[in-house]
Amino acid sequence: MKALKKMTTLAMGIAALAVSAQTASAEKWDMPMAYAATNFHSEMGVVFADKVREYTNGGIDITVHPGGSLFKGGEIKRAIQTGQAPIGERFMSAHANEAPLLGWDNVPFLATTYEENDKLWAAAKDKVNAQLSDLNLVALYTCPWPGQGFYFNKAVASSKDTQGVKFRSYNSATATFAEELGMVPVQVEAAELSQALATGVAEAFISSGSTGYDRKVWEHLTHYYKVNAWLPRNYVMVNKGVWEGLSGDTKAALQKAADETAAACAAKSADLANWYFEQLSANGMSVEDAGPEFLAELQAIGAKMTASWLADTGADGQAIIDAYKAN
Ligand code: PCA
Repeated sequence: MKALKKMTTLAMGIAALAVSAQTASAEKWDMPMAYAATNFHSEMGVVFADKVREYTNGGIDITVHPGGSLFKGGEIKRAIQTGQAPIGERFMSAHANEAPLLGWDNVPFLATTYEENDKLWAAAKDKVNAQLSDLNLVALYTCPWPGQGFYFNKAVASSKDTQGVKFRSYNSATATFAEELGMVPVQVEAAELSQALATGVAEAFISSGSTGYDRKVWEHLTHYYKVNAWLPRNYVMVNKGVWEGLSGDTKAALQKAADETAAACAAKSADLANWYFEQLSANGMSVEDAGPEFLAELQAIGAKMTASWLADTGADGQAIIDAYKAN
């Protein structure tokens, strides 16, 4: 009995030692994210961090910093590239000005449902990952926003109503869209959107119901027009050097956490898409499909933008579209 007790105590001591050894060697990773803490992307970042802690047996301990609190949205990629933070999340097509291929998910009217967006990602993934590798980054997972549409402070039936409107863009594709509609684009992070609308820096924007809801834009705007022109993605990236320094087991644990989070995040996005519209309506906004005249104009602009994306990305861009259409 006594011997048994001794052995149990010994076993407990060894277990405690093992735990403290793990804690001592736990790597602490700060993970900057650009969007609100309550946004599903950020909530999924926390789910990912929990899974990583579990699958690495506490070896990697990620702290999520949402809302651009550690690095602003526009600074996150550089922070990861230069190793100021080992991991972080950003809106992928925000980098399309520097690497046009990363605008694969902004080709207007190409993939307008979650299913199509998944197919497009499958077609684009290898080329996108090669591009990210050139930028010293490794993508762990990507997650789509709901479809994109237009927010205005008045009814809009066509580009006659959009001339001179100050338009918040989130990347080069949306700035082009705005210019084609006679609007004046200004790039503003989602975290600063409410302020931009309140101060009149912007009076319209393109986004999903998600960002309109997060930023309570009904305080300033009245109309949302569903267009579903594309479903852009956020991605969680790791510094390439940090990634290459990990053991095979740790990489596998991170990838397992990432794959599971990617599936959960896409499902959450799809679940919430209509709920966001309901919230916009409940808060007094008109939420409708874009009218036929406006939509026809958007499609014509979309065709021009597709041509210009193909011109910028050359054979790689064409290969993505071909592979997507072949499936
Ligand atoms: N919300 C983000 C990007 C796409 C979206 O739906 C934003 O407006 O910044």
